Amino acid sequence: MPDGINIDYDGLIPNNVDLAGDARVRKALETWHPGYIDWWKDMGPEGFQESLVYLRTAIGVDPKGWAKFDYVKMPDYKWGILLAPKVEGRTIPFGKHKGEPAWQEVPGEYRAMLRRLITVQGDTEPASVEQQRHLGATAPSLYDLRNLFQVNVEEGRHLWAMVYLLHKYFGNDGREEAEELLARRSGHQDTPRMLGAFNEATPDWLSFFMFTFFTDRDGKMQLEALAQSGFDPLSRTCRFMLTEEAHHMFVGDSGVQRVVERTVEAMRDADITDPHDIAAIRALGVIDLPTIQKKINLHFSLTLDLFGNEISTNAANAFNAGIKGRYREDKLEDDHALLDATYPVLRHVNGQFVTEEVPALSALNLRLRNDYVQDCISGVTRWNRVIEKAGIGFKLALPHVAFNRAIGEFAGIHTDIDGNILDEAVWQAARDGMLPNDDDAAYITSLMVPVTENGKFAGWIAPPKMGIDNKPGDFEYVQIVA
Ligand code: BYC
Repeated sequence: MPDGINIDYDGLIPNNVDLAGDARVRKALETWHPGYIDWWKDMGPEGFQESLVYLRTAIGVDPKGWAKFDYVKMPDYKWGILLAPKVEGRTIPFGKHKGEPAWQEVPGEYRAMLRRLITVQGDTEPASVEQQRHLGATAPSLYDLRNLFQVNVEEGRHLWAMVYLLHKYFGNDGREEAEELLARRSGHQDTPRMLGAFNEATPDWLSFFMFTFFTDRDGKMQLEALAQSGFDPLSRTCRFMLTEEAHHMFVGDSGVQRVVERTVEAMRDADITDPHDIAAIRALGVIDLPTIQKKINLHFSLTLDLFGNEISTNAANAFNAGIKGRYREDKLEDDHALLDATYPVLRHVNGQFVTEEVPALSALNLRLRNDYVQDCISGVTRWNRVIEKAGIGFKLALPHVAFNRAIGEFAGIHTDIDGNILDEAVWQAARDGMLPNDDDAAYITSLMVPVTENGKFAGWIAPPKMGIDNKPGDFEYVQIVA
């Protein structure tokens, strides 16, 4: 009998939601399953479907011991439906229903809103797998290859998580949305993924690390906000997804750090102190710090767009309804209704930046974005420590929030990375110095040569400090089968 903690592995779909006792949803998901496997084989990691990958698989939802590691062929990975345990007596933590019992069914009046949020969340998961599907061919080590695949299978599981909610709570509409989640394609001209950044290419491993640092961190923030939801099944689903998400951000954070480490080490060995001597640094086969900065500029700005408009009625409505909260809503000390509160918003008005106090309810996208920026800063600070320790006079930084934006207050303007407004001609001339250009891309591509020998790493990235699951440095994380 499922107890909400242990997972039922008997059927086709591992779960802790008693699928065995819910014939309708089980059948719906079993019908969806072949299409998912087809999608995974077509759009999942290219060239490694037969390989044995040392993956962690969830075996429970207890935070103290939820996963086990073993060699798995990715198409055989146990994509399961796992919700964090129910909190008895949970109430809606914010909005106009604050204090009422959390909903176990979808409230009719918020059906469309919930369906949209769940679909948007679901859409990002397969999108990222599609974006990363070619990276296996150029992995800098078996350790990194395994981490890529771990991220990929878990994004696949996150799609399952949202598809379960759609099938269970949204009837025919949910079924249709679930089908469409398998039909859209990242970057496709006619059927693209829903949000901008998920249609961008992830052409190389530095982009992958930036993506997992910056864009997966948007995932964390959005999941944190949805984990607060008064719709309890969504809250529980997101809470468990966050357990997995932490590793994805670790991959990005430590990945960028290892690139920086290797660069400053090579510079030191070659007695190069000028971080802007790009030709000399590239001759060492490592990625110069200014190019790393450009990648930060690109991925940070693309990800900021994912927070939507700074001033948003959708966000206000979702909060008021008790559907989507703030980051760590349960730790905040205010009235959790925000009806009289205001929030400062940086706006672009008549060619100038001005800070305006606006109703806090309508500024919730910005508030989440601000929390996100704080979270990003801690990573950049860690990377800078590596540079500082090596005695190199260079500091990585996040660009200004108005830089390179396509959504929100700054969509119609150009700025440099410090936020100085530029006219079109100056922007066009300066762009290549602030965002990765063709030369940068060609150089980085030239480094992307696969390394598949146990314990060996490409010359542009340092080995990690520790193995996964405490494995030794020469562990065979992927047994490659061509
Ligand atoms: N691109 O009021 P507005 C993750 C649309 S990442 C395209 O400003 P709202 C992951 C918007 O949909 C986290 N369109 O926005 C990471 C709306 O359209 P409609 C994913 C955009 O609704 C790595 C219109 O503009 N989860 O998990 O307040 C790997 C006006 O909207 C964009 C979520 O995002 C854009 N960037 O906020 C794997 C959580 N931005 O409805 C996974 C669920 C806005 O008028 N989603 N629009 O046609 C949401 O909470 C909200 O949909 C958004 C937008 C925050 C995305």
